[in-house]
Amino acid sequence: MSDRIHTLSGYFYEYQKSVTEPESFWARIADSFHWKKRWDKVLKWDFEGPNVRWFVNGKLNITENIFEKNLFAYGDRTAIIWEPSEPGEDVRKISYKELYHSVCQFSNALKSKGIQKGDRVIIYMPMIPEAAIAMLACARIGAIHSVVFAGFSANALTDRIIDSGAKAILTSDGNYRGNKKIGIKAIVDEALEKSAVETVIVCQRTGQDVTMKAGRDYWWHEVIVGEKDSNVAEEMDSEDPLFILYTSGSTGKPKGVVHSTAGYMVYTKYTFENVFQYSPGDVYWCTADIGWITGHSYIVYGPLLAGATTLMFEGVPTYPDPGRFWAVIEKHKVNQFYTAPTAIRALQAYGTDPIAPYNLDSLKVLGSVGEPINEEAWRWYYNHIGQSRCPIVDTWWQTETGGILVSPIAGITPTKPAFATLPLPGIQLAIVDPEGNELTGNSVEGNLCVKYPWPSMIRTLWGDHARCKETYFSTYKGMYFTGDGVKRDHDGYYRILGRVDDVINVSGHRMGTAEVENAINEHPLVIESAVVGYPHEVKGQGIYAYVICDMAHRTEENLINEIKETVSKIIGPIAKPDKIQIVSGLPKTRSGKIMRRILRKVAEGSTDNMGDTSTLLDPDVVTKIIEGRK
Ligand code: 7RM
Repeated sequence: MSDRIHTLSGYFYEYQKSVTEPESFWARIADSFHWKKRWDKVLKWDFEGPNVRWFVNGKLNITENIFEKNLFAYGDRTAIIWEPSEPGEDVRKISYKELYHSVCQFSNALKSKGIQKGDRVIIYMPMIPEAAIAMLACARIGAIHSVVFAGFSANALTDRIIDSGAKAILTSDGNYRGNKKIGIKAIVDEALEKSAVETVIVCQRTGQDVTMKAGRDYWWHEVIVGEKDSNVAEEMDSEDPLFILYTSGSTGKPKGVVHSTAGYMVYTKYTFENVFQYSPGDVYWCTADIGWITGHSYIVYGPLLAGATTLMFEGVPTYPDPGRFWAVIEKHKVNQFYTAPTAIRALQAYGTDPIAPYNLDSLKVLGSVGEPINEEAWRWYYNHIGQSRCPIVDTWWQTETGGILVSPIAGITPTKPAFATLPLPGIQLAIVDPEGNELTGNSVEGNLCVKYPWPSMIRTLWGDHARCKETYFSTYKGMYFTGDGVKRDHDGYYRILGRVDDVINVSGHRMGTAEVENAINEHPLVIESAVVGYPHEVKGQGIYAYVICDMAHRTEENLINEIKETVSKIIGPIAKPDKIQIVSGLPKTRSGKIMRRILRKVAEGSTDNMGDTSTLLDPDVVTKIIEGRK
């Protein structure tokens, strides 16, 4: 814990060091890990390629740094507390030693099924400890995991199976959503009608009926029988990929963000300990799903590398009632609680009655992630959940950044509602104008870039390095472009303003507008569509779709419902448009580009000033769209 920042001056000191001597700064942090072979050089990089290598030629295994390094010191400490969806079902508490044995045993089973270093393995599972075990077992043998959020549809799963060239899928029979059972294996079966893997391993959770294909499908509890519960971790190079995680961008096809081993390990542990000020014995709870980067970095890897007790919750915030989060905090005496603004706003809508029965005195730190948190939600969270005594860490980061880049250090950095505050050590930000000129000094607003590498940054997009360069390193020469707008205020504090590209953020989930449009266009009667985000009270942003269709055989209402179902089937329920407006035309420029600016204005209901519409092919379209808006 020697890398812990304890004071504000300590933060500024560390930050300064990380900028003036980045290599010795990160070497000091990395030295506290276990290396099978130490690195030759801390960093080699250029953002032209891009080609970024941290801890060059180092050899290690991330799971050895979770287990072997520490089992002697704290093998009996609880690693995972699992809280089931059903409040009456037994809690599971898994110690570091038990987790180690489960991971080894399952990784041995994977090997027996022929899975080797470098193979891709898809994990499509609910929030049960076996999902974390699956990730760690892959890391143990050097297989590259790709977790796919269990809310994604069979279609979305097929795309990811094909793009990653996965050899195996780890899944479950079903999962619980409130008091409903949802078939997961059935979705895998459907996905495998249009793609192929050699092996499917199914963990039993709901006990519902599933079909098992002989020679391909196996039960988790059967494959581990007879496997030893120890092994030697595979030797990985620092830059060997640890995982792929698909995320939405501004084109229709999801991108497979690739993270490598050593840098990700060093950065997630360092940021977890510092941002949340985690102390041994604390109970830490992040409510994300492991299908998102937050689940990877701050439920599994960061906390486990730090020897933390990490709580994993299977359920949803409103089941059996909107007091569930607060009940779980009381039940497990949670000290650090990390959730998303959308959840805060959803619970805020129920008022403070659901909180009243519970004792939240254990709380020390509150966290927020996924989207900008509005001032009102920030204050509600601070006053009613944190009882006006817990600092809020508003953590800004992305799937591509691997870990938190801009955030207060809990209790140390003075906070301001809706500000992510200051960059963490090692993070050199730049705000640029549209031409790419850096805006220096305070009280400036522009696009957020990072001008120097950090250990957990994206290395490539799976199978498409050119797209990685194009998306992140070409807009502004020599810099990583985040896609977010940002303001630096008079104190030098950062406030993230949201996406400046065609990505919308629905309840903290990233959706590409093109991706949703492609799905809508799958409906046979749809001719063309355009999707934009609009301000939504609970979700942050909602999805608004303008659709041109052949109305010959349907009522408008039927068609709208069918389109929603189509999107749900192609991507998943999270991508269902909140509003669909059937239109006869879209506002296009002479060159055929849809003017989204106009569609965004109509969607948010500000229709009095449309700005310059002179470049439109047919300005009448705008009048019709405004008239048609309900
Ligand atoms: C961790 C995660 C990334 C996008 C990002 C932003 C937005 C995330 C904040 C935020 C304002 C925050 N990864 N975002 N955190 N905006 N304040 N604290 O969410 O890849 O799924 O999304 O989310 O727009 O670019 S992500």
